[in-house]
Order: sequence, then structure tokens, then C-alpha cells
Amino acid sequence: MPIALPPLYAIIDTAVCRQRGVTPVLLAAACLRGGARLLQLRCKEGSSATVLALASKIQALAWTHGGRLVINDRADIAMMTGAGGVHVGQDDLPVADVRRLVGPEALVGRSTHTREQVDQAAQEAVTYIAVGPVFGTATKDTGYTARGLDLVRHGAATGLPVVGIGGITLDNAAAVLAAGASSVAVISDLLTGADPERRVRMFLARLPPFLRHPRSGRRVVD
Ligand code: TZP
Ligand code: MG
Repeated sequence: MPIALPPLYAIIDTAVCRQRGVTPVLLAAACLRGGARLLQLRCKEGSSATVLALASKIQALAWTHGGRLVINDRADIAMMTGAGGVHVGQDDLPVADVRRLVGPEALVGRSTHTREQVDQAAQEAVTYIAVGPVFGTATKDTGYTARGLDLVRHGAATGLPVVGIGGITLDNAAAVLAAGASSVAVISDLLTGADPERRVRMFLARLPPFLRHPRSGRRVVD
């Protein structure tokens, strides 16, 4: 059953944190204090035990603030930490297997970069479809050029919640939601300026409020 997502999806990317000299735990805490209620831990480095320890700390913070943490790639770590979901890309674990492991209530998101991938994801047991890169991004080389708002519109036509990702900033975020996305996933722009808590507040002030899903009335964070 479709659920509504919070308008801002704050991605805590450990590589970006390292480049910018901020710890992932401090960034997550700042995002939560600023009002973000959906977070993703994206950690492509370090040992599995390190990722587990980090996920566990951020999950505890998210829980304290009534937020929800999604783990990138690692269904096992989501299960071990009690995190609320798993995000998988095109080359990661199959959605059906992740869903079987994490159960019906967890969020399972899939990254897509083409209309075909969107249509495929819509047939799977996903909670939301991430589409992108919507705009040019230096954070991840997806191998795809900027997709623009067309892919957001295509995703929204599936009826599933869509998360726009890639090059999203304070200035273009509202346009992504206006094109039909339920949420915008932001990595580097959280760290624009020296105060991510304030940046999150600025995003939330510019985005439509957290609405219930029009059909199911369910929210991802209650
Ligand atoms: N997937 C598609 S684009 C992207 C990912 C993980 C990176 C987005 O990062 P930013 O810094 O918000 O543009
Ligand atoms: Mg992945």
C-alpha cells in the first residue's frame, strides 16, 4: 500500500562527510534537529563491522527523534540495527529478496535512471522509486546524464512515491516536488554553508508540508 514520504530525504554519505570534514553521526544529528525525518546511511567504505557500528549509532539517534533510517545496500545491517528500510541500486540485491528479509512494513527503495528501470521497479515490492540523477551531480557517477524532470513525471505516473535524487539544491528542490516527486534526496547540499541543521530547516521551509498519501492515508513516520 503506498505511503507518503517526508519531503526531504537526507542522505548521510560517509565519503562526502569525510571530504567536508564532518562526521556522519554529527551530520545525522544535525539533520534530525533541523526536522528531517527520513535519513539514509550511504557508506561505501570501511569494514562491515564499521558500517554496522555507524548504522547502529545513527539508528539510535533517528529513533530518539521519531525519524526513520534507511540503509543503502545492506539489508543485513538494516535488520541488525532495527533500521526502517533498505535502499538498493540496479546492481544490488533484488528487491524481492530484500522485501522477504525485511518484511512488509520496512521501506524498500530502488534507484532507477531510465524509464525502463522505473517501469521495472514499479512491478516490484518497492515502497518508493528513486529517480535520477535529476540534475548534474558530482557526488556519484551513475553513468547517466542528468535526466531532468521528465523522469520524475514518468515515475509519478506509476502511482508509487517517487524520490528525486542528483544535483538537488535548495533552489531546485521545490520544482522536483512540483513535478510529482514525494520527496527529494539530498547529499552535498546539506553541507552547503556551515550549518546543516539550518540548511535542513531552510529546505523544509521551502517544501510543501508532510502530507498523508492521498489514497492510503498512511505516513512513513507516525
Ligand atoms: N544516485 C543518483 S545521483 C546520486 C545518487 C546516490 C548522488 C546525489 O548526490 P547530490 O550531492 O545530492 O547531487
Ligand atoms: Mg547500492
